[in-house]
Amino acid sequence: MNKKWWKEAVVYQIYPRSFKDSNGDGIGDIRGIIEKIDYLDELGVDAVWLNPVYQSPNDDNGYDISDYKAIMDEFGTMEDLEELMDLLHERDIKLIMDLVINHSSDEHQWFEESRKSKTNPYRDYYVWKDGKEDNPPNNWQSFFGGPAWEYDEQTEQYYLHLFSRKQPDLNWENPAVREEIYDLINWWLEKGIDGFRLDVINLISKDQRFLDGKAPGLTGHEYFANGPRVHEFIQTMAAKTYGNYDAMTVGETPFVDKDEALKFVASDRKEFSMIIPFEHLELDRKNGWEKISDWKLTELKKLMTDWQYKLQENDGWISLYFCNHDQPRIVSRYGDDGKYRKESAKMLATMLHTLRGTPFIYQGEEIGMKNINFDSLTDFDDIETRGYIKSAQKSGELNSAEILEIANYRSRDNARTPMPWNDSDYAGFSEAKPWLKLNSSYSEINVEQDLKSSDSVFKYYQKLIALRKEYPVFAYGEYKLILPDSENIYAYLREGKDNNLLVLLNFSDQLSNFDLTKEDELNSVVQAELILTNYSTPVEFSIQGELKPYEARVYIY
Ligand code: ISL
Ligand code: CA
Repeated sequence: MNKKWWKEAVVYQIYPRSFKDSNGDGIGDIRGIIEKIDYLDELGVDAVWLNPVYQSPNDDNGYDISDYKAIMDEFGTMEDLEELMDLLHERDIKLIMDLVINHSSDEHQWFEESRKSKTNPYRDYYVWKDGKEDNPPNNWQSFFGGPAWEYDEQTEQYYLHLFSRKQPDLNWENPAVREEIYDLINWWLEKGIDGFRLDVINLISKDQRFLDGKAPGLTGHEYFANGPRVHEFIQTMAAKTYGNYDAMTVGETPFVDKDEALKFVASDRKEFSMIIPFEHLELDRKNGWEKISDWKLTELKKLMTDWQYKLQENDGWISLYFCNHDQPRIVSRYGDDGKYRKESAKMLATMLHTLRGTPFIYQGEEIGMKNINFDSLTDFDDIETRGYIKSAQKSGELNSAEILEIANYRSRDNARTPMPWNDSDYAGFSEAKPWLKLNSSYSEINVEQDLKSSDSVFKYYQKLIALRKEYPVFAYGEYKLILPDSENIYAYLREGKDNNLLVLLNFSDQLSNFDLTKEDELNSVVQAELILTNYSTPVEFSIQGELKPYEARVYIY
């Protein structure tokens, strides 16, 4: 068992634009985060991951960086960021920055030079190609809809952009680009930050043949995801930068299954501390954006279990999450956002904090926030959602009410509405009208409420975090699935050096029976102590029993 600080940590993700506005312009900022450090401390988290705060024209809310060594004006100054870092460090909270190095903004000086002429010294910082007659160089599609190539009149060539046309992909084949990136990573590490979350980092190596894509899903991904030199690039970057620090690195990796994952995180490969998996959040999206697909708990259990076993057998690690700034709220997907909102929020949290990996909490999740209910398509801000709305309108299969319904279910804006601190005007987020509409539930679901009430979702998260600190088995225990066939209950063990956990999670709104008599590991267990439950009546351990709707129990033995 290889001990690391980041295996024992709980990470809290902050979307700065929506966390807290300190100066009344309706936009969250760094001084707003500083105002809320006590709150983070009270929750008990060990690290904060900030979404991008660098200079950016905000075509994709900071994921289009125009200067990697400057702070976005709306968010504050470099001094503010340094102050935030120091104040976090005083409380023993680490600071993880987002690093977007697959692409930059088209307003980055490198790109402004690059597009000037074919002989500009920065030309090869990006991927430029001739078209095929009047068409783009190949059929690759952008994540945000439409072709991944943009024609540039100036030099009559196309440049590659896997995201928006204002996010041109950097050309990692060019050693000068790689050197620039090492330089900026080291610059930040020298400043004293504790690690990085690396945006779409498995897309950096493109197959240089630039062939047309044929695989189902986003066209071309077999040539740009997990490409030929991806591990070579990452290993060299690690060795020249964060590998020389006690840093935490989290690779964001779409299109990665458990076998591919291992290549990024097996400890002997020295690439990342962990990656961000996607498969467990694709269960309700198997038939594309426009249709919510049915899924079964047995599918989720199998998927989680396959990943857990694979990584633990090979000393690999993973981030555990349901929510982030790209994902709708989990109670509205895998839980119940009506009658059992609190119970299901706590049950899902129990799962995240008791599997093997590092739990990530996304702002608002700790108070059980649910999805939005926007009443007009024009309320949506997110570039991805707007792309999907456009193509749904074009395809004509859904009417506008149906498009609105699915956008409310899927949109990344679900995660991005301003943090509801209280029930006052603008929810205590700002004194001015916020940049994005509030979640209409804010008068009932807000931080003030949760801090007041003894059985709140917040208080439950607090307990989960405290338990992780008390018992090393939460971080280091071996995972073992039990009751694999149960259709309502996800149950597993974590087997540690000093003690073991038994976790029972009811994913349904029905009373559900369990029978553990056939589980060998539990046969000799007569006494197990209940250390956590989301119902008020504690239940003694018994080998057979039933769980209430969305009940979660954690026993230690
Ligand atoms: O958000 C998604 C699903 O709703 C993904 O398709 C997402 O675009 C993909 O996971 C990459 O995400 C990351 O890079 C993007 C940025 O827009 C996302 O916010 C970021 O997390 C481009 O930098
Ligand atoms: Ca502000």
